[in-house]
Amino acid sequence: MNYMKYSSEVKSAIKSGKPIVALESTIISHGFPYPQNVELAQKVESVIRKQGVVPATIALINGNICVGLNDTEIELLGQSTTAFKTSIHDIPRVLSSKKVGATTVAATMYVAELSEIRFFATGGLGGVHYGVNETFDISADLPTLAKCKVCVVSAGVKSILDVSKTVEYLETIGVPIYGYETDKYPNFYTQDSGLTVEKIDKASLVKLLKTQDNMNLNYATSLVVPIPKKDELNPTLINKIIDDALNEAKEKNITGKKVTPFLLDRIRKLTNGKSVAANISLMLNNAKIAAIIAKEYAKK
Ligand code: PSU
Ligand code: MN
Repeated sequence: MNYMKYSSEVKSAIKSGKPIVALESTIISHGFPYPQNVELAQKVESVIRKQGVVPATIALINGNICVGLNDTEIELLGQSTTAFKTSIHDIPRVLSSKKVGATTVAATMYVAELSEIRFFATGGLGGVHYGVNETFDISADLPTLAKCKVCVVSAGVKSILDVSKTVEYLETIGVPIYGYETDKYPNFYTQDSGLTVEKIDKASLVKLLKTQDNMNLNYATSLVVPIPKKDELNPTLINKIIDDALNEAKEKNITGKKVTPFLLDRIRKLTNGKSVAANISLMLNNAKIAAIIAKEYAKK
């Protein structure tokens, strides 16, 4: 496809069969304030490289689907106040208008699959929002998970979402969820959502993914990893803050694409930045685990 633009690092990794981990860019443009977003993007890449794995941050720039960004491109996404939050159905409009597009989990999965990148690390998946009965707000991340063969490593769904409805939705559309060395479904800012998940280890996961490859079954596997214990937020505190942020979003009539960035920003302010520190910690941890598994998967 002539829209694809691979960095030389990613290109040579694909050629030589070196393990690669894809990364999204909405987390850079809409998930964190500048300059922490750029610092985090660089750190995430270096955590992956430390494992001998190649990071491939994905974004749409000037009519190209970029797989693997250089420092200038990461800076561009980090500083831009106009980068378009690009979900899968937005890709054609962003490409054809040559805008800067930051890819969500949905769009990143699609590009990763196109590029035959089997692993993708992110912070939290989009999901079913509270009040879905009235708003019908369900992230396009979910239906896309049913279509793209990528193993997505996350800390669960953001706790601003209705976690149990999201898990139920994934069950309905046929997306398997496994807990990495845990049977507790995590809750993003905290380790335990109260839901259980099937526990898996590295060897069994790799075996299962390879079996899926042999079967030609195309759906994502959601691997959930809890935030490191030392960095989790106080559950009572964070839940109260999330409630306040949700009420505010409702009062202000925030809808559509703006909901998630609005909530993340309010939570950042209400926690005095603690949510950002927690988000950074879980993102780095997810990147490391994705890289470790990608390495194992790449072994013959
Ligand atoms: N998780 C984060 N920060 C984020 C997101 C997830 O910690 O910024 C982004 C992801 O890119 C995800 C998107 O795909 O939010 C979901 O947005 P929506 O609910 O509008 O589909
Ligand atoms: Mn939405």
